[in-house]
Amino acid sequence: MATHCPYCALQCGMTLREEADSVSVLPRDFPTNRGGLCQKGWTSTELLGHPDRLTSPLLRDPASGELRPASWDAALDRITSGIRDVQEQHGRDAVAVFGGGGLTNEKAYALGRFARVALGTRHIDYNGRFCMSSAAAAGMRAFGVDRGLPFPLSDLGRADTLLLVGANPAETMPPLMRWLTEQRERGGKLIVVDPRVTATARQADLHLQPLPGTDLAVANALLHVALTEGYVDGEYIATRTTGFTAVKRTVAGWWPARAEALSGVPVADLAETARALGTAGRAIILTARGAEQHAKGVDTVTGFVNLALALGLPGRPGSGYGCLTGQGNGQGGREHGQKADQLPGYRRIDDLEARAHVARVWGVPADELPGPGVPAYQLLDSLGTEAGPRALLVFGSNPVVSAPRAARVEGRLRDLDLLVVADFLLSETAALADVVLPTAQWAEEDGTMTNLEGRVLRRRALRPPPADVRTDLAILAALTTRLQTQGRAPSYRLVHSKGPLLTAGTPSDEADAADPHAVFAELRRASAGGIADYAGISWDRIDATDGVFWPCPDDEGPDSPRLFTDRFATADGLARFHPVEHRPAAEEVCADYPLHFTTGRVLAQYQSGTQTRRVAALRRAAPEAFVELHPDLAERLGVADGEPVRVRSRRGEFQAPARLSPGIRPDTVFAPFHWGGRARANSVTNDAVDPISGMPEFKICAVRVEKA
Ligand SMILES: Nc1nc2c(c(=O)[nH]1)N[C@H]1C(S)=C(S)[C@@H](COP(=O)(O)OP(=O)(O)OC[C@H]3O[C@@H](n4cnc5c(=O)[nH]c(N)nc54)[C@H](O)[C@@H]3O)O[C@H]1N2
Ligand SMILES: Nc1nc2c(c(=O)[nH]1)N[C@H]1C(S)=C(S)[C@@H](COP(=O)(O)OP(=O)(O)OC[C@H]3O[C@@H](n4cnc5c(=O)[nH]c(N)nc54)[C@H](O)[C@@H]3O)O[C@H]1N2
Ligand code: SF4
Ligand SMILES: [Mo]
Repeated sequence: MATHCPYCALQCGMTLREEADSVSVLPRDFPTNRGGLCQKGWTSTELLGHPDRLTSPLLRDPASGELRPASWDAALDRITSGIRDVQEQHGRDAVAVFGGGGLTNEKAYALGRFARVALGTRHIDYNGRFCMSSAAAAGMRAFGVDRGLPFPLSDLGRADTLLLVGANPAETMPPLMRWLTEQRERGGKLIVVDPRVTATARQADLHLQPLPGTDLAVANALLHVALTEGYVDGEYIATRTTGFTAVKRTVAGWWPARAEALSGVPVADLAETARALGTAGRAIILTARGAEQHAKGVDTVTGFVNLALALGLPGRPGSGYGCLTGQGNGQGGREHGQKADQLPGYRRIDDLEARAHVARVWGVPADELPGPGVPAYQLLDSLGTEAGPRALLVFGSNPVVSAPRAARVEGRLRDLDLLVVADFLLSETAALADVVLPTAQWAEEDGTMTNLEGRVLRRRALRPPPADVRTDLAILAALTTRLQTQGRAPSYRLVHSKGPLLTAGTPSDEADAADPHAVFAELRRASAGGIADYAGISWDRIDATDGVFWPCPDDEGPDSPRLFTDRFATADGLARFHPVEHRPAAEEVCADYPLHFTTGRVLAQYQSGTQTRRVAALRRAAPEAFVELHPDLAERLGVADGEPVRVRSRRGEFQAPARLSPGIRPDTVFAPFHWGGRARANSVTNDAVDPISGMPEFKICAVRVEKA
């Protein structure tokens, strides 16, 4: 069965095969991974028959307080009566939904519709807020569209200069490194910006090692040098952009010595970087979470977008700016309406025309659609409070481990009247739930995923889910039917494409709503005419090609592997410069908390670790959390390699063994966030958020480190 890996946004092609007592994985030659897989992909089928797998619904027993196996009827009844009680007492918005960037397009779409129509709540958001939101917002305001890479991944192999800012693909997308190897073999120059000497930085021709949180100063200084040394493309600026004058004024103040003083990146390296970008025939600038997960993430990305625009890169063949999307469907997950301010097709929920269009597809009056909700952290932080939602349904996220200031979020979840988690494993968040619903895994469902290039791909079911396990779509459909028969939800119809609109509540409607192909057909109509237009994308078309790039408005017309060649997606077709100023991190170091703390990933673990911590080979490769620190710092603290240390911030603490590394700045400490419990890095992270994107500041806060 030809499908794609369940994990990251590279969505490597793989083939699954049923063996006697397991499912084997074979890498598949696909344009992005060209036959490569990382260790996570190779071992991905181990979870299908894992003993920890959830095989029936669980209900919390009021007497013992424990989760106990229950029937689907009992579980769904508990959920719908809980929703009814909460909404009767506190209004529609008292129920909230939290989604994930790992859900297929069909599920993300169905979840958004479920929240807005079946529940009638404005409160839905998702973990992509913690992931892509800063680059997305910066892309929207500069280009009028947010597609992570506006060009095929293979362009990376042909760039003369490639600047990677806050990205460590050698660990986060290993098969992508093939393109970087090709790039350097062709004589290209790779420049990496990271406070640590990562596996990626080791392959670079030049490594800039800034203090975390100073990338914006670096970006402005690079543009400053580009201006003074004459690399900017005046003709491109004049014909394809607006707003450069204000940016020019801002960066005039960012002479390289000033950026060096803040970031620690030597003036000579800044000059060399600007020169390498400015004189290259083809140059690409990419950002990832290192630059984006800051309370100024949108402005930092904008700083690099400004640089790319001034050099005339976006839309020029083989050149441009892009962001490396993270989750399996991180791209599609943000297009179909599980974001608080969005409707399908990347439409804005406060746009009257957009509301009218989507309401027509959904068969409801437009004025019955709720307005925008609030970004993920604000939502989580309001749960169970006077003003916040009292019930939450989680599909595809584990915020107890992955949210910033996680102890506080955990407290909020505990204060809820009703917490429902759909998962195939008992995540730390599911362990707190009143109702846990067992869902199908990726190899047991059909659907589509949109990879980091905006390429829509097919996920194919190898086998049906275990007997008492349902797909997310089937769960949403069953809940919808129940809410309607209870007369609690607004009267609406399950709209599908196979025939005329039908009144909801009949089994055939429920079956349709649970059918990913029918849901995709509806998604196409809902997205038609939007920014992320899928109207011309069919499963057959995807099957016939190596995926289809959106926008693709017509069945017969072309898709869009390369954006911006003639115009940007703004009303006048011009890209927008925005002047951006560096500002300090939300929390600065002080005598009590003298070290900069930053977080990220390791190769063998994925996200909150629910899945990969249960895979034997991955657990062997990365058995536990660690605190990476410079040997000089360790000596000052009196800590030896492997000794347990305690990392403390104003918000909490966690413990893990020290890992001494000369590759990290001596003023900075790093830890991966894949573990919960005592080793939870997010116990200390800062919940300050970007004012535009709502992105939390995962990548810098002030800590103290001591021997545990
Ligand atoms: N193995 C593995 N792969 C994954 C994932 C996973 O969990 N595990 N998750 C997937 C997802 S959802 C995502 S979003 C991507 C993330 O992919 P990446 O963005 O590559 O991953 P991170 O490790 O979060 O951050 C990248 C680098 O940013 C650096 N950094 C920290 N602070 C700063 C800073 O202030 N400035 C700069 N310039 N760099 C900084 C860190 O040292 C780190 O090496 O990975 C995807 N792939
Ligand atoms: N300190 C720090 N924190 C971070 C980050 C960081 O760099 N530093 N990165 C942030 C980023 S970029 C991200 S993307 C988030 C990710 O963090 P989370 O949102 O917690 O993501 P996952 O760990 O992938 O959680 C997915 C959960 O859903 C389940 N699941 C997987 N697929 C499905 C499905 O199809 N349906 C259902 N119902 N369940 C499913 C999995 O078993 C798992 O329990 O973490 C963020 N947190
Ligand atoms: S790089 Fe990403 S998509 Fe490819 S095998 Fe690894 S986790 Fe899966
Ligand atoms: Mo992410």
